[in-house]
Amino acid sequence: MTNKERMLMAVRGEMPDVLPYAPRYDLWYNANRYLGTLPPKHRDRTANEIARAEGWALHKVTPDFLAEGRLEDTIHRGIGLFSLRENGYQIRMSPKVEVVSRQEGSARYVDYHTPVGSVGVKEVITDEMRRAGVSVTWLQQRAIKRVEDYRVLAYIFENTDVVPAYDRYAEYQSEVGEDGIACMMGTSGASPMQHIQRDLLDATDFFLEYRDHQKEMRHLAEAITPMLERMLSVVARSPAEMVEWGANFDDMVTYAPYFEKEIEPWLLKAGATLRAQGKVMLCHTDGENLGLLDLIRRSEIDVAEAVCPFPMTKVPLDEYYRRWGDRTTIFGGIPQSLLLADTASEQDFKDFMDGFFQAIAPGRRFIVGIADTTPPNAEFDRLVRLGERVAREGRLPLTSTGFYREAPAPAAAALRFVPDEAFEDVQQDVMDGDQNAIRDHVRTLLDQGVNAHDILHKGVIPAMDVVGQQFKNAELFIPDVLLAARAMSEAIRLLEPHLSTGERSARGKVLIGTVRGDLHDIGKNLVASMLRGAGLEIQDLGANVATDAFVRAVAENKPDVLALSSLLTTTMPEMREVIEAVKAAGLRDTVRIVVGGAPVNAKFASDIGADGYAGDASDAVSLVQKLLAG
Ligand code: B1M
Repeated sequence: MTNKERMLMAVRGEMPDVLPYAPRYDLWYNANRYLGTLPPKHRDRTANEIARAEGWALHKVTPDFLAEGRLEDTIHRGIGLFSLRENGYQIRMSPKVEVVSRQEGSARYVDYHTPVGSVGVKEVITDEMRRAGVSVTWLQQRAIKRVEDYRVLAYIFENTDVVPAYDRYAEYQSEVGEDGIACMMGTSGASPMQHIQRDLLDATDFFLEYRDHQKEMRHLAEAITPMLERMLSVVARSPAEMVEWGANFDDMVTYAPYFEKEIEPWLLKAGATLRAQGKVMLCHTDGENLGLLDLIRRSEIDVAEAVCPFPMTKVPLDEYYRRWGDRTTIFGGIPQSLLLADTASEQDFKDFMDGFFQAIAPGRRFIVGIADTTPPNAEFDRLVRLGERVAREGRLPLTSTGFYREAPAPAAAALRFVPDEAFEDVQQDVMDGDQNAIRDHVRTLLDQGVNAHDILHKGVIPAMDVVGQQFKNAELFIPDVLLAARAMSEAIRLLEPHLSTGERSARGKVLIGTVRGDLHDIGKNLVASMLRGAGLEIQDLGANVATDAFVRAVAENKPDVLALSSLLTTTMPEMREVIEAVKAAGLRDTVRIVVGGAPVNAKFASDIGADGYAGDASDAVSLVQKLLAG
């Protein structure tokens, strides 16, 4: 049986002889090839040759956008469109849209000029990013920067066509052959709104814009719709067996009510269209999916790829299999942290694998893969041993001898809102994230002679505490918190001149940033907003911040606290470097350093000499306040 046959059987819900094993290792391969550190026996091999030599199925879902000769095919990357052979289509823009691009060092600027205005994007790929193995450029400047840009983008999408390019796809398909499934890349944004969210706006700005500019955004989504429908019809009629439609589902980023409203209807429609043409729909569901388990199931996704279980997320593998396994093929299941010697000991690796086959018994609808991809510093040997265990112990059907795992701890009891009659309006404004209303209500209270200190401490801050707690308990979502924090900052701005000098000078100063090599900034921005909302002065250095930039900023701005964020196991060591560099600059005694981010924990924080660790944004506020008080 070929690996392709095994994968197709898994996708159809049939039982192949053995579990297919299709590890993704593009990041690992790109980085190690670039650095000349591929294992000796694979030194001169391509990524496909390595899989073939090891007997693994090819993981053919995410294209290498940076491979040689792809500059022209990725010209519209800044507006989320590609014309790669993996797409099976090409993007054609009407001559009414003039596209001008220029390369400057590591940056490419692409400008779109239309009769209704112009927009531009800037994408970057540095040597450092290549060393880290990245396969797609970083969008440093997004297309939507001002409210007028919605209209321009609507014009661009209305003048964009999608034309079949099945011959080019066929080349790719024949290159993959019987060693895997050549997944066609339909789109990563499953719906017009997710397209806007993923590709056109800064990740954090999206949440604010979704509330502030609903009308403009909805109009743009409507303008994207015909193009997406055309794309769907082109990929549905293509020779592909599997089509990717939608990526990066995560219960914070694509939070449940948003997913239900903006994404689910499109997944249902795309899935039905593809299945009617004998194809299956794959979604890259790489994030934290605890809050989306039922919705994803209901969305009738055929293949959920990059499924990332506990300990990297909150969903244990057996839970995924129990909730989805009868309908959706799970592609993934091995958290990438398992491949890192620093994160998972040999015993952890063994324990996980010992439980693995029982967790997914009888093994129907399962393709073993890495979620999301093999990190550059992974133990390659573990990838090999994983393959060996799958070949040996993954014979189907698997038998379960009663899989046991510890139940996750129940969520903390929700903090209920107890309005204070005198401050009910401002409290409600914080809860509603209404910065206009809070401005009026704070002014009214001040005019009535109410003490500014009381407005802040009896009105605004208790409401924000509730917001933080409800976010922790997944009763509120990121936009609610960002908007609440923004309303709170507005209140503080008005109250500040009326607060006592002592109270004003007590405001601490926090410098925050995501460390070098790491572009994740949604969590860091949330922490910054909550800290700002709590009345602290924030200087945000952004993402991918070099060590010396942190040191310089500490020296120049003299913050009380330096807060570092990291979302990648590969960038966690940067935190230690920053602390060491601050020390070397003789500044360590002047500043408290706190760390956070999904893979970071309290032990790591103490190992690297940080002054504290916070697991989420509201903990970050308590931690910083505690440090300032102490
Ligand atoms: Co990426 N990504 N990503 N990604 N991404 C993760 C983090 C990942 C876990 C996905 C997975 O494998 N399942 C994985 C990391 C694995 C690992 O190393 N542990 C991963 C990977 C591998 C990658 C790429 C390498 C993918 C690739 O190229 N193959 C690539 C790396 C790019 C780079 O950084 N060099 C990449 C890219 C991206 C996108 C650009 C597509 C996008 C980022 C958009 C952006 O941030 N502007 C993205 C996203 C969205 C995610 C997931 C799905 C969601 C992250 C997020 O924003 N969560 C994520 C999956 C996951 O985390 N389960 C994933 C919501 C946010 C509110 O939570 O950031 O955890 P979080 O912040 C929390 C806390 O951690 C804490 O408070 C916040 C609020 O409560 N916190 C702090 C954060 N910082 C703090 C600082 C503090 C205190 C608390 O200071 C004191």
